[in-house]
Amino acid sequence: SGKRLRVLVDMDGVLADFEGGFLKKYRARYPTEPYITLEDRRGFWVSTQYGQLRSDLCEKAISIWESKGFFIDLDPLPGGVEAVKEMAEMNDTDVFICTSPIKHYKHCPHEKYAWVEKHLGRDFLEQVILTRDKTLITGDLLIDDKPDILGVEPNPAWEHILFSACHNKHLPLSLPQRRLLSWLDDWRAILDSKRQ
Ligand code: BVP
Repeated sequence: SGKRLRVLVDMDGVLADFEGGFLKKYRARYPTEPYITLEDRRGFWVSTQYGQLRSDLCEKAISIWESKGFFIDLDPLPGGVEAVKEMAEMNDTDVFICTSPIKHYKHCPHEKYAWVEKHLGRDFLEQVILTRDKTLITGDLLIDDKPDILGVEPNPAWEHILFSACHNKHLPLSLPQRRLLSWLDDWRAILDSKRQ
């Protein structure tokens, strides 16, 4: 029918390599401190796992993503920028980048916009949604690496597609949740499955 498809795409862990960028800068800043390899990452919150390793490492981890330059320097994850550009060019398809800024707002919101301009172009700034509560945003799909996306709306409009990441790849998939293993996986089929 004539209905347009609205796709919400998360940024950290889906388009931008938050985990890789974190580990690289953490090791550079704290070269003598223990760290968690990407292979050993478990749980969405990096700060929680570092705090379990040694309690003072929680705040050291936080200091990394609160630093100027952290978010703008994140590398794109393979195929993400290309996929989002292709999606945006599809007929009857609206794509939005839906991302939660950290509460330390000095650099993060600015750098998230700058990252989108750098990698997707100035026109794509129209598609950016910064929110701490993604359940309030309506859409057909939300592609996100966070396993539990909660907020004040108990029945969000979107179907959450779990994007695989180092921290979630061992989790059993709670049915009927669908996964996207990477941007090489068949994201076009997932979009097609939601078209009327
Ligand atoms: O801006 C990112 C990084 C931050 O939370 C936001 C998650 O946004 P979405 O990917 O859900 O849009 N973040 C913060 C912490 C710890 C804070 Br204390 C963390 O461990 N991991 C993390 O991603």
